Amino acid sequence: MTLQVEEFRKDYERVVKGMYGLSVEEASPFQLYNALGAYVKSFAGEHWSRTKTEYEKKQVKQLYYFSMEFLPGRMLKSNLLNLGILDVVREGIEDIGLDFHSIVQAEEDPALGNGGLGRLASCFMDSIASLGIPGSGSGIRYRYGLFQQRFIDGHQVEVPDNWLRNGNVWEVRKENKAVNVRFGGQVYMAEQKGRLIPVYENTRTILAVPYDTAMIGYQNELVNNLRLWSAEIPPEDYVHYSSISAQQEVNQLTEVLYPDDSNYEGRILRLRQEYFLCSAGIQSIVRYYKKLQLPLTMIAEKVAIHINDTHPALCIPEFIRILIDEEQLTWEQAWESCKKVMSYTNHTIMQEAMEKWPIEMLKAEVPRIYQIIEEINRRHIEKKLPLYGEELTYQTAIIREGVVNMAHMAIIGSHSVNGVAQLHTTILKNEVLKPFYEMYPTRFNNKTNGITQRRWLQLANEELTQLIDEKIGTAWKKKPSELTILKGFVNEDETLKQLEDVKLRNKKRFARYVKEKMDITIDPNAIFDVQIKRLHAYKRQLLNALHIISRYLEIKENPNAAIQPRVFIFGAKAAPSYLYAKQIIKLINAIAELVNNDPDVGDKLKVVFVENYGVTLAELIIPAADVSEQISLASKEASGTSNMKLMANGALTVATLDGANVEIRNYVGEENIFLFGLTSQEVYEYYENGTYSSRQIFESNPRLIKVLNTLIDGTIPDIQEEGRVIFDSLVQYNDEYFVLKDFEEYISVQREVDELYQDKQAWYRKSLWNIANSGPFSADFTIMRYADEIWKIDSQMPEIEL
Ligand code: DL6
Repeated sequence: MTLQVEEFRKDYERVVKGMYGLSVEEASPFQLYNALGAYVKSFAGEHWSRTKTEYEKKQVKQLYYFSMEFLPGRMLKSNLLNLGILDVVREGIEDIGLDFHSIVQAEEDPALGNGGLGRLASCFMDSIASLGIPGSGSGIRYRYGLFQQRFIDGHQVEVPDNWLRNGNVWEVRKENKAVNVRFGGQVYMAEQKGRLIPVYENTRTILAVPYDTAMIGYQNELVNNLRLWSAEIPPEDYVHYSSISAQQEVNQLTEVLYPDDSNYEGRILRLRQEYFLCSAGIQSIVRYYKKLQLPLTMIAEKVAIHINDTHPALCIPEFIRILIDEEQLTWEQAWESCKKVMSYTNHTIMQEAMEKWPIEMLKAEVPRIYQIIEEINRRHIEKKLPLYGEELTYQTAIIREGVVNMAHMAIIGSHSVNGVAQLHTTILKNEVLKPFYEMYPTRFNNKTNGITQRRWLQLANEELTQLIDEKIGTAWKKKPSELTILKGFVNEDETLKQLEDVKLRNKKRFARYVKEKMDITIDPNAIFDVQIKRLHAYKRQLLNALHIISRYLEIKENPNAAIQPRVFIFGAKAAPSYLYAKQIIKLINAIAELVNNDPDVGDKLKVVFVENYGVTLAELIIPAADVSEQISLASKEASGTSNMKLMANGALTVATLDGANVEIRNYVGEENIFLFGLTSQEVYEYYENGTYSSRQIFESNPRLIKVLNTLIDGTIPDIQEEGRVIFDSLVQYNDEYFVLKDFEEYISVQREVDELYQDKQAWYRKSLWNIANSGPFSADFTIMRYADEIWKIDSQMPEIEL
């Protein structure tokens, strides 16, 4: 569909008038945004409906991506881009005399996820649609997203994220597609017509109402669906909900996203949320499949279900339940289908992030599901015991020591288990899930994460996009491998200068934001050094902070020495209950307070910790970054994706050999990345031989002594408590994440960064080289591999070539 500017203007003015009874001049930015959203939605509606009809008519195999988290970011510009009307609409808006930017900014950024895992799910939604793969997302419509972060006296304070207060123009409520989800009560099996069927007593039923959002493919006229479920009181059941507490129970169910991505204490509400998503989602899949009038035993030919981390692993017993209890399949039939349909991605090796539910909780909340899990476990043990012996078999049991291990269930009930970077998958096979790898070697595979260049380059960095277009044409937008052609420009001075100019303008843009929001003046000619990710000890923001302190002390000792100016930029939320992470936030804010206001320091060193980091802020920070900090303890970061986004935007990476950093190193070569620190193998050796002594390192390194003492000697203001806790964690309690061990190498690699930056040409040569090597980290590649190797789903655009 082509759209002319004039035609758009007229339509848009009509929509604004129709919705608000106002002219475009009278409407507020939010009203203008909402009207534009409605316009875009109706523009996509034709394709949305056609895509659905085609899928059904052709009976194509479809993917259902189950995730408790999605982080789509603002959708207006992305939808306009994918529909191919961004330029026309922008021109039309500006012709009318309106400010396009302020309309875009009126949109809420839906924070329905914690971090990398949720953002990956949204990159995948974009790639799935853009590659023409029939697939939809399944998630929860949280009434409140991840908390908004404020800093008060440098401490993180959490404020509710009321993202739906003005409605959500992108969603469509589908009441006619609602399903009932059953919780609690008791269940026993009774014989009926020669079959055992479950009989339920005293259960509570909750209505799951879907809200659908169009997932628009990139200029391919294909629109998939993201279905988010919301809990409501079933109208036919209102008598059971006459009490306030019963009503509250329903309202609470989809009220808020759990704000922790690294620690799962078995909490009832979270379990309920997980079952709610799985039950509603699977019911709706089976209902759709039945419309095709194919035998249920063939469901695996038309349906692939992906379990994004263990959070939706209850899909497995729920699928079995529906097939045997409601559709009368035998256990064997249901189980065979289940394994073919389900696949699972592991996103972490951190033990505390591996979900385990107390048996009693499952029994009370979802008794029939618990029975099914028991049966899966019983059959697993019965089958594997004679083959593998007691030790290995019991190591892989789903139910053990009073808990249900969700990862074990996800592996046993799926045909595919993947890690998210090569190193991560290797660690899963050789360490964390070793017994499973012995049992099911062919199930394990790697799918290195990816990012969508549409959002992270085309939308976030329009100037760089334009430069790339000028150099290599526009084909890379559909074929990211073509970015490699940029390698031919690394020795062209003019291109390097242009790249430098683009970066400088992006840095100025960010500097304006920092001035306006935080009243901190930063010099765009300084190195912008960026660490943006959740605050977690293993990600080692603390190592970064110690480096800043070390620089500060150097400046204080020798205020007149020539030093390369640097601005350290942080964006990170800590889980509200993660005290240590919050103490590190306070520390970094206190360091910022100290250095930003010290006249000896001036522009040589600045620290900026932006409040409320999320997708929208990432879009502003990433194009402005010179240095990308990827400094987790080797082995701990499953993949990372900010590393990929920053590299694609020309930042040079300071990295440990962790997660996808290893593959970034392989592509760019050692000379184009700043590597330091322990390898994962060395980390495991330390674990085995137990010889790590942080105190020894501390006591033998005068620089470390000076740096760490600032935590407890009053040099850094207002951190008496935090400073002591952090100091002790490093020196007294043997430094769980080997910060002190990697400190000296980190400092020395940072010197190399400073030196290289003196030679702008050399710097931008490496920067361009990184951009040129970022194509392989496109989520389009990742999704192609998932579709070919795991889901076995064909694209509707067979001509596609990446
Ligand atoms: O795979 C997406 C993302 C990875 O890039 C990060 O390295 C990893 O930490 C993150 N994992 C989680 C796991 N949370 N839990 N459970 O968020 O996944």
